[in-house]
Amino acid sequence: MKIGIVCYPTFGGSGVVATELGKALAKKGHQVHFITYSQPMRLDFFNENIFYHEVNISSYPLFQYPPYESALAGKMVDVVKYEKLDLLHVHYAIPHASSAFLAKQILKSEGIDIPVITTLHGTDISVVGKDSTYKPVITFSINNSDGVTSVSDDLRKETYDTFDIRTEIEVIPNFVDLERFHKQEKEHFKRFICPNGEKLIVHTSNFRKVKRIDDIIYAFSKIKKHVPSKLLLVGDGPERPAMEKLCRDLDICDETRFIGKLDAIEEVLSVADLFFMPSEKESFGLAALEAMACQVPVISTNTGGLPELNVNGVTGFMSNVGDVDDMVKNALYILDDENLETFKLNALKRAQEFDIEVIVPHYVRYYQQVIDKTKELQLIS
Ligand code: GMT
Repeated sequence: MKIGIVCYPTFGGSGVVATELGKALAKKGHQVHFITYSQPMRLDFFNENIFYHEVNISSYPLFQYPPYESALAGKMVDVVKYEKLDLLHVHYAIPHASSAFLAKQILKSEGIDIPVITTLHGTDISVVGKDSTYKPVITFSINNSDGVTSVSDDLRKETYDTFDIRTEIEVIPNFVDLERFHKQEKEHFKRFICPNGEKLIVHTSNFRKVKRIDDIIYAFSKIKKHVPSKLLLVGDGPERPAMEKLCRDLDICDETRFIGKLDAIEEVLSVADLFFMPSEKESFGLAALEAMACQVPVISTNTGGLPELNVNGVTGFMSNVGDVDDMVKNALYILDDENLETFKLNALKRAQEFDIEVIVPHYVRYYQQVIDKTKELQLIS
């Protein structure tokens, strides 16, 4: 198949899933064309089946807001036509699904019927989607996609609850590349961060408010009173300055480290004992899955799709949003040497159910189904 993938190229779950999916499809012999405004973060190597098409946005002085949506649609038209794509797969509803609709209509006027699949990732539904300005656009774009997938049952349900959706949504969960995400021998690194054998607690995210990083910091300030431990916060985003200040206020800077954005996240996860994801909303929790693949148990909230990943009392624990004391109690239980190894092995076992080799064939089957359906409809009309 020749597949066009549209996504946000920055650090963030939807871009990561889209890029890893494209890489996996290319490995299986499909031709993959990424259409984005800059090179996706995890697309840093050469593969004969992978192509990258940059969306250039003209900066005409009249434009107070450069028309990215139109530039993207134009680029999609160009790539579909000249690369003879079989399918467009857009990740994140806004604005990718609406641009794809525009591209589809332009192509239709030229006699080309390109199927469009939209994958819903989370904040496009749970945050941006609730904004009344975007709601009609998202509803329309979903209803007019040829196929729609969501990354969890919970997100599927939330989409039906939030919008007037008249189309079937297929659930295809996030996945992890176990060849990359596995526990590696990085003891020198552990000794450097935890020189006195402390336990290591890790969080990775884009530091948005929805991640509730302050809950991690409050929890850690209590955990460290019972278990010698260190906290490593990986990533960057709008909440970082306030979180750094909170660490100073709580006087835990010696035990806490903000290391910013990191490509080789699996190296840090390889030496972690516990992963924290106390999010207010989380449609799936890809970062937690990557941690589990590296044998790291997870303390998470019980919100969104997290219960579809984290098994309470087995791979970690779940608490209500904001219940820091419960998180502390659970963290201390996991960090107890009597329990830690069991939780680590359980986390890995669970992560194996989301192996890229298991999940990507679901996408391939779904692609074929949507392509076949589009051809059938073409014959009828
Ligand atoms: O806020 C983020 O975590 C980024 C966001 C995105 O769309 O880039 O991630 C969402 O998509 C991921 C991949 O499908 C999911 O694993 C995350 O749970 C989801 N984030 C939220 O729902 C907050």
